[in-house]
Amino acid sequence: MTEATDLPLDDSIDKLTADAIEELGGIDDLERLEQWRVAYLGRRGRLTLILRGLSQMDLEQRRAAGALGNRAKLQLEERLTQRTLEINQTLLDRAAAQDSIDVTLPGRSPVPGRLHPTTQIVREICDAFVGMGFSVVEGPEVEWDRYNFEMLNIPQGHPARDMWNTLWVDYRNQAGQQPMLMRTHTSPMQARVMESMQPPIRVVVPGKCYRYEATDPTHEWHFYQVEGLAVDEGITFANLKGTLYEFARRLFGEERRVRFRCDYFPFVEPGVDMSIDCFACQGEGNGCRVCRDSGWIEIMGAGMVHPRVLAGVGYDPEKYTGFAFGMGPERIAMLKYGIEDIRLFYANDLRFLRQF
Ligand code: 2U9
Repeated sequence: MTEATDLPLDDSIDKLTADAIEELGGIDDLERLEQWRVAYLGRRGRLTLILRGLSQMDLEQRRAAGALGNRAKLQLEERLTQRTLEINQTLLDRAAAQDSIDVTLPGRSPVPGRLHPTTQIVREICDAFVGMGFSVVEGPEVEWDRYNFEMLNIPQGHPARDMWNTLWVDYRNQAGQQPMLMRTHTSPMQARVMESMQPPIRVVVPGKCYRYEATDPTHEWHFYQVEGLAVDEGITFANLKGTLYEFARRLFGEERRVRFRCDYFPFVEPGVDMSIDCFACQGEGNGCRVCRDSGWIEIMGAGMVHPRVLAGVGYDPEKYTGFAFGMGPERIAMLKYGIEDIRLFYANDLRFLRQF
């Protein structure tokens, strides 16, 4: 292999150009391309050094060689630019090929979120009553004692207040009283509705409630409730039974039977609790764990609105009567889906939540 340097200058420039172009053809990455540029066209490049060597020549020779050299330099620079474009295009095509979407490939299906089980059951309960002409209203979670207790026939110092371990808000009014609390039930919103309008009233009130209670499998310190109220002229206990019986059938099946037993709530008189026949043992009991062998499952409380509550908002209890009811959606969901521990609802454990 003859070295360019021992050839006549013009041949050596041609040979060098040919070698350089041949070498360039074999380069397909930008890094080696740069090394090639430095090797030939760099400050200490082979062509640069030859051109620099022209200074020792006489004028005539220098002119001829100079032209040759500059043509070679231009040629190599052109080839370099072209090769750079080619390599960049290859890189682009390769990149495009890499992240080109093969539309035939199955997509990564986004994991659809879904409603929290409590939300699902609250909506199911509300829909059942909306289907019977009730409208859904929601109220504030931070409430006044007046609405949460006083207007519900639970005056200051009334023992019923101990039925609920209230979370009081650290706020004192001018009189130094502490009238603000985290609502212990959604009943205050029914009092607000009655205070704000005249009968007829048909409302269901879902919402979050709070009680300062130690949590256990059936008690959380924050939980949902769905309560309801119907006030009009001539509303009877039969209306209460008919409405709640229909509700039980809509939520737990057409074949459900219901049972009413006396119970006590300060804001209704008479007060009852309503049970459905156990859907696990068809009411037979015989050791059934769901109904603890009773054949019946208590699902809610209800009653005729206490005349003192009606009078408290300015309704004439002789003219208007009403019924009200209340239930715990988490408890209903636990019954329906066989969930053992209410704390699962708010433990944010996807293994639990994904089931719904
Ligand atoms: C007004 C008048 C009457 C709402 C009622 C119940 C019975 C009831 C329970 C739900 C789950 C308590 O926490 S719980 O165990 N509630 O059983 N609630 S009657 O009565 C009202 C409400 C507002 C103005």
